[in-house]
Amino acid sequence: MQEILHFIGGEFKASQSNQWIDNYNPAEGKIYSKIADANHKDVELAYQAADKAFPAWSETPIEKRSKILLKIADLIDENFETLAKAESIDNGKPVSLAKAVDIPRAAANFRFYAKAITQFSGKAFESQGLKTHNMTLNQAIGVVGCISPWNLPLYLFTWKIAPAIAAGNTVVAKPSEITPMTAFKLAEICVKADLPQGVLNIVHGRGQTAGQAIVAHPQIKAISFTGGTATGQHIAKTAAPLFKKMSLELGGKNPNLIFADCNYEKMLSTTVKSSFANQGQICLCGSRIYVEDSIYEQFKTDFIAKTKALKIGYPLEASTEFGALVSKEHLEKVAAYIKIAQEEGVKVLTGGKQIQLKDHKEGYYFEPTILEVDNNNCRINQEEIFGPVVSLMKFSSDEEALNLANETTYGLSATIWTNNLNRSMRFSQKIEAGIVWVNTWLNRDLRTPFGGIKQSGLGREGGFEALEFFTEQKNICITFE
Ligand code: TXE
Repeated sequence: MQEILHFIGGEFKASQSNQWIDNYNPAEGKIYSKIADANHKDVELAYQAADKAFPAWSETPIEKRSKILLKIADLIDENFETLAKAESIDNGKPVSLAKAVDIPRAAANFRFYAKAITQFSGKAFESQGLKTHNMTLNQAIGVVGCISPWNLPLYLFTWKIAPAIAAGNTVVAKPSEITPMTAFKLAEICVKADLPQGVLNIVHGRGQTAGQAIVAHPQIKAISFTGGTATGQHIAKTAAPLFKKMSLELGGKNPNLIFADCNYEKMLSTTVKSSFANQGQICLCGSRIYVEDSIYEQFKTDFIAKTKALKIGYPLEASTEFGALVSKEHLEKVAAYIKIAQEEGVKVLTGGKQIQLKDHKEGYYFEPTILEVDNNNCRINQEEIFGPVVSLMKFSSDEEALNLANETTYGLSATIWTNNLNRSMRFSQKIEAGIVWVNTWLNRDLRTPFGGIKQSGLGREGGFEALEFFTEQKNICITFE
């Protein structure tokens, strides 16, 4: 049975407790590897390795750091097939999606920060007439913690690690215990890229133990987290009294507003993706779909037809468009929401049931599901389901559409389909979200600030924002004769 080991101080090792967690292949519902289950003692070892590596790494010339990040990106590309297959087996997503999105983006994350760090600099403030000069330094923080979720495992894991090490920090990172495989393979790549020992340390294990130990560690000075809102709240309670910097990318319940004047075919094909890509397990999915009443019935018919045409299958088959949910527990959570919908009198237009694939009866498969709601305050429209479940609701005016969109405790992203320039700008200004897409979805420029408001978290990742998060600014004021 393959062992997923911690990566501490450049070495692979089991937990000191010799405890393990079963790792399941969701497409088959079977255990296929085992994960070293870290506790606070392993986290302490990882911290010590990171602390030891920090002085040399933070003083490594930026060009050298940049070169090592580029080497990691090249090795991710060289291991593209292996990584894509590993991600698909571990998460249940179609291997075609891992090839199109997850793995290329992991390489892009390292490439982006290899370049961004060479352009990131401090500021200077000249004082005319006074013999004084002010400037700032962007100094590495020290040992930082990066904790990531199971939905886009390598993509989100590297999205934190790349800027953190580019900025000169050393890292104690923990991937989700549900999808640890590609993080383990990234460690092997970092060894090949000659990343100095202790710069990146990866501990595997449960959130409540290993994750909590990272967040509570008094010398780990910043926490970058992506995951559930409830977990984010818990992390904030632990980290705030320790005055740690926090970046929290949390849940979403994102509106998808469709106006009659949109480019209908482009909207329809993109809306199938924004509803069901990665089996709906993306915090940016547009799970609340609001449609202008004049096209509502046509859209409903066409959207149901396209959803039914999705090829549900074994994730490793190249033709599969829709795979397995990530775990048995998550499948049960999604199925429970269908029951809630029925209790709330919400109509199931298509889907709503678990699927058994002929050759993989134990796998965690669930039908892409479209619900029809008439009350925006139902649980279906207010709670993040994080699975292949979207709701439809009609609106008859711009004002009603905006109110429906903002009637949520979340504020991560929003999508607007309209060819009316004035409306697109009016809505972009008024929608309560960190990211607004107009006539597109999941269209990402890594220079842009990424993050949400309200219960979707705090802080911004991406661009120079991530480098600012992973550094401390120091102001220096010099007078001269
Ligand atoms: O997140 P969790 P999961 C949302 C979505 C999903 C929910 C749970 O609602 O249903 O989060 O997903 C670690 N201290 N999103 O289970 O539980 C945990 O081990 C420290 C949105 O992935 O929050 C894992 O590594 N760490 C999100 C990571 O936190 C803790 C994408 C995420 O786990 C911890 C994914 C603790 N007390 C899920 N408890 C997005 N915004 O992209 C858990 N962890």
